[in-house]
Amino acid sequence: MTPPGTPPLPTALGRVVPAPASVLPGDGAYTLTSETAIRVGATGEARTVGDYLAGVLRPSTGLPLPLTSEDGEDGIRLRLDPAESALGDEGYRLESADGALTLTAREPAGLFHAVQTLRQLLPPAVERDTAQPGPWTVPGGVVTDTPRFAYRGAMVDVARHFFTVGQLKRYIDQLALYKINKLHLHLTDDQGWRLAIDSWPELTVAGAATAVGGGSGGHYTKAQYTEIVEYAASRHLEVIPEIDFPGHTAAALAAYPELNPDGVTVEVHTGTEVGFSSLTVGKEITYDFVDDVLREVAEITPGRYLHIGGDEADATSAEDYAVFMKRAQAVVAKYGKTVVAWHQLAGAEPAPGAVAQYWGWDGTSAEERAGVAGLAAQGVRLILSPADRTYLDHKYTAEDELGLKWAGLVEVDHSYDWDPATYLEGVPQDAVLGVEAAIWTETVETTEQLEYMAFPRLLSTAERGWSAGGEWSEFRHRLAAQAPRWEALGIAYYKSPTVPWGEAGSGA
Ligand code: TNX
Repeated sequence: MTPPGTPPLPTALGRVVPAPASVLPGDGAYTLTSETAIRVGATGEARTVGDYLAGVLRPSTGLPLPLTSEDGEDGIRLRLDPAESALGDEGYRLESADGALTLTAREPAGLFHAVQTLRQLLPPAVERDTAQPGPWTVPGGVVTDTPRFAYRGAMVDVARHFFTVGQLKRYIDQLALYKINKLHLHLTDDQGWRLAIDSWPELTVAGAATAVGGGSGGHYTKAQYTEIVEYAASRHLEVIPEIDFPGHTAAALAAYPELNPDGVTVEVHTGTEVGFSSLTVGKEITYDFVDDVLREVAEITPGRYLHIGGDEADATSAEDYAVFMKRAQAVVAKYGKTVVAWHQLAGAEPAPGAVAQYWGWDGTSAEERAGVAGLAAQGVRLILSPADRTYLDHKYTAEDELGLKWAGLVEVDHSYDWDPATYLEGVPQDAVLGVEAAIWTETVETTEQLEYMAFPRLLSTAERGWSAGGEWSEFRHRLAAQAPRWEALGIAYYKSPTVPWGEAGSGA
């Protein structure tokens, strides 16, 4: 029996995360057959998306699904149409009817997002890598969809514990399924420097040898970083590298004694305290270092942003902080990039076009919030990653072994319980560039742990970034419907009691 007041389950066509902007169920349904072709037209860009789609569908369906550039009224039709201006940079339309399934977009990213919706409209077994029984049917109707925010990010802290290229690729694939379009890599911290910098080679020798707890460290060569960037781009994610200055720098200070005030080296940190390290603001070598590092990172980063950290610089005086951030922001501009910094940027003069990332929580003081609203009033756009909603490193419940809890517990229902447009007083929707879900890795070391912390609550942030509105009482059913898909993909997840797992109609 459905309890009174419970909204009906979403129609099969709307059982998608993030919720599409418009869902119009229609007659008929589209079913894949051995005759189905993927029609990609004449453009190479649609063919690339078609190849990706075929890569998802062929192993589980066992169907040939050839790509063809020939037009036709049947099959799976991928259309890129510059005249579809209402679909914007990332929007798409999916039309499903007997005989034909048509995906239309203005840009390749939109077509790629359409494919993610299509995946979710097919039975979860489509995600398996061996042949499954089918049938492979998409409910009839039309989905028309565009995102609410341009920036829908996920951050991974590879400094506290290192994650390999292969581990990141797996996570990138999972992010793409939920239309996340930014991958923010927290590349440096007190416990490790994880990206090779040719002009300061010791950074990834002494600076990358260890991790939280004193275990083995690691770093990416420039070629490996490029491999991550290219893989992310193939899934329509832009990489935002973060080099955290002037605090969170013990690894760099350990590698290069001359960066310390007295020229005496410090140890790489293997604990989890924060706020004790600082670059030496009054020494010119500090700015040679910042210039070299940001130049080399900019050279290998095709994306528009460089994140320069700026958080928890408790060992830097307020005056020094303002001096340092001003100079570091100028270096970012010199290399043609846009600054992103944590919201402590309010303690400095933001560069024109700078973006600030809010990571406060319900306990953040009115004064600190006012500083962030002040940034917005100066035209700084904000990425919202409120710790008590979007932090994937936080415990779900007090019983969890993994995770931190400085911003409280983050159960799945709570992770969904906010609206980016009203979350911060004085920060209206048009000041919000988007949202980000962050996984800090003080306690997280393996892929399985990362997935357990990310799933299901990563989807709350994905939906808050893509969809307008949305009620938990309805969202929880769509979350439940994703679980069989995670099982097919081998994704570990937390079976929160707040989600009706396994209910009828969940698509299991
Ligand atoms: C705060 S969020 C930090 C990180 C920690 C995280 C743990 C932010 C900008 N700084 O250094 O890893 O909390 O939740």
